[in-house]
Amino acid sequence: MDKIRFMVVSGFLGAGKTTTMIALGEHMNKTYGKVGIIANDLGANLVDTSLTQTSGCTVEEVASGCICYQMDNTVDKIRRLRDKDDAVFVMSDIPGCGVGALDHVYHTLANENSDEFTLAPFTVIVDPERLKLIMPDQEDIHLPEELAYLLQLQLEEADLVVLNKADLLTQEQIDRYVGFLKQACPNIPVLVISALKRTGIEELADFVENNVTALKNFSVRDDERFAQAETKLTWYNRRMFFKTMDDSKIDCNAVVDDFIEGIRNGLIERKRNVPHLKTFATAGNGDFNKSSLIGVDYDIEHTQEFLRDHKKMRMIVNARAVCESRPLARIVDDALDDVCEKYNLDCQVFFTECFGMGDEGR
Ligand SMILES: Nc1nc2c(ncn2[C@@H]2O[C@H](COP(=O)(O)OP(=O)(O)OP(=O)(O)O)[C@@H](O)[C@H]2O)c(=O)[nH]1
Ligand SMILES: [Mg+2]
Repeated sequence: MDKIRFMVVSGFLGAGKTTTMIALGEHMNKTYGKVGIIANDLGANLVDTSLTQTSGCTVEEVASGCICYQMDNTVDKIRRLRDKDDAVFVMSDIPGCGVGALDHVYHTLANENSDEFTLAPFTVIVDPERLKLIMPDQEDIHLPEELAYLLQLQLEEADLVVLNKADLLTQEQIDRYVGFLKQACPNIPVLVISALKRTGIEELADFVENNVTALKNFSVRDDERFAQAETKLTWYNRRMFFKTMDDSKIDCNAVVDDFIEGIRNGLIERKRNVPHLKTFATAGNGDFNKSSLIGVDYDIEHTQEFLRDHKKMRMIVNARAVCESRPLARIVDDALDDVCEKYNLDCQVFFTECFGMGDEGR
């Protein structure tokens, strides 16, 4: 049997890992062979799994913890994608604060399963906006400086660095960011893409199809500093169901936007932030809304909006916030109460989890 190619896609919260995997997957499905995607994150009820399912890609989920600590499960999922779905190339992301998969995942697979897997370049997606955390003389993006260390480590771990969201940049800005990355990660290739607008995807596909990992030795140098960065972050996941009390159809896009705005305002009031807040809402017949906020200073981004009015919708919300867990839970509850009142909605909550990355007893 031919070996299957496996690739880890790393990168900071909201950098575009999921969007890139979908863009690559859709391209390679047509040009290379069947691609499988593993959506990985801490916690359950993942927006990214739902979003990936709406694309033309085959998806499996490894939830409730990084793939680094679920190697047996991850290997099972890769084999399943190969054996059931005929995948020849599988990629998995890791949580957006994650570092260490080169050691935990790549080195383990190289040591134990080299007859089965070829390891494609360890690929790190970079959002130019977040590079401001570590570039000299850049404006303050209102994230704690502890998080800069996560970004630095992610870059050090890379076999390949991909500057994403090029559609938002001028050529001069692209040149400056690429120049910085080439200095920050000497000898590491840098590619430029827009996962959203599908530019540079062919070159990226060509690179990951034809190169393999250098299997560097990399480890987190300063565990204490890493832990300090992690303790800044709180994960929040909720699944719920809304319906209008009077059975009328309403503009559910407005409900999603107001809900996100409510969370934004609650965070601003408490001087907190959310590096990535994402919602995925469905209302039957394939009509869905996927929205993201990559910080309180940014506009809401709509990957997709509802095409019609509805009287019911399911929604998942995932937040990766710089906020303590109890205030964050209150902020989301308040935003929910406000939209229910404004739009005369009944809301049933089926699942909630909220945990600090550094919480004792988790
Ligand atoms: N303008 C622009 N936006 C993009 C691009 N790629 C991703 N985005 C947007 O950036 C936001 C985050 O993208 P995701 O793909 O969810 O990022 P991620 O790294 O998977 O996020 P996490 O899994 O939460 O860490 C979404 O609103 C995307 O639509 C791009 O090339 N250009
Ligand atoms: Mg993602």
